[in-house]
Amino acid sequence: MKCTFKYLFGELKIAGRIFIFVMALFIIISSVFMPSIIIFALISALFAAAAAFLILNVLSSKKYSVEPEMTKEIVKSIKHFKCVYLMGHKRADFDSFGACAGLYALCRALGKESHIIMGADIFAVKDIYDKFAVNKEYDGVFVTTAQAEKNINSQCLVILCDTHAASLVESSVVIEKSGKTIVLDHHKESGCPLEGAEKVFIKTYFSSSCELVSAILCSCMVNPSPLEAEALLAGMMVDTRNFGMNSGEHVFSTAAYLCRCGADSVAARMLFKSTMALERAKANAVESSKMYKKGVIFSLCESNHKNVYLACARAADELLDIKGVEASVVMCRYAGTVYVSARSNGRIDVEVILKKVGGGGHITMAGAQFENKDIQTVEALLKKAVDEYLTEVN
Ligand SMILES: [Mn+2]
Repeated sequence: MKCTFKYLFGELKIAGRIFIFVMALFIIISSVFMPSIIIFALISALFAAAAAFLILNVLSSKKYSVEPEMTKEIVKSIKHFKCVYLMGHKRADFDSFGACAGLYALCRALGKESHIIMGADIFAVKDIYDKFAVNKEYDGVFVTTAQAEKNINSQCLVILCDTHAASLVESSVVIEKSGKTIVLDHHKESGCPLEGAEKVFIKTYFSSSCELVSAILCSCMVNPSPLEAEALLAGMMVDTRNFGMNSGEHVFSTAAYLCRCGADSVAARMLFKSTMALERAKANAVESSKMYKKGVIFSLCESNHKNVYLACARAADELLDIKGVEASVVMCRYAGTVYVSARSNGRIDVEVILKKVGGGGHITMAGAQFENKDIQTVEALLKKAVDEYLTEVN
């Protein structure tokens, strides 16, 4: 009891504490002087209702509130257009998918028809997508890129999640044909921003797009369904490496909020299970890694797997667990493209390094792609970028 009281009190702003103090004072004074018990009960009830409203909405210092202009703009736009298309980046990951699922909850609450665009490669999010696909409530919600490109018109709004780079957008046709496009992202601004987006919200202080969308939902007082909450939680878990990176108080309070909405953290963790082929490719990449300099480790992930870039990203994650490693850079090749995944524990800014070679991302997580270049050339380019970075910061 003492603990709960302390917790509730700690969550309140100063104004909230003063309000509670005044209320307590009123109850004490009125219980002594109030002539009628009925008037006393009525006024107390009024106070209690006002207190509940104020604590929930105004006085509580909830950390997961977002700028009201952004929420207002999004809600206004959703209400204004006839239908909404929610789109993530190419090769959807849990974060882009979860953010779309969360925004779908917002559109539903606002009574708007909305669709989530599923691209050609959904391998990484197949397990969570399947959970949605078997659920009758989501009949007709998911559309392919081709369907969206065919059906979209100027009466539709597009909300793009988890990227703002022109080269990573699932479909630029959808953006061109739509009436308006809003971008919601948490990645640092990259070299080739998207053209044709009317509103761009890039909030780099959020760990993930899912955290950003959860904050919007929370400030609109819209609760996602348990499955949508699970998708949001999974996205947040991926982008924070299971709450190991960028996980401050508001990441955990957002996770608590999603659990209150019915997200199952064990089920979300299960979604990250890999396949044997990918795990082998990852293990090979970890084994063949070589320390370059100043804690930057390089590796090559070799496999013919269609989704080898996933093993590449996971190998980059895992290399960070090795003592002495500050940042990891893992390359892989598939169908003529070289993919690069870079990770860091926060002391080296991999976003700055990969930006030098045309990539982008975050201080702790970045990526790049090279078409028509062989691995050796890419490796040389990356090493040069690392050298440049290290001389810049030292
Ligand atoms: Mn993300």
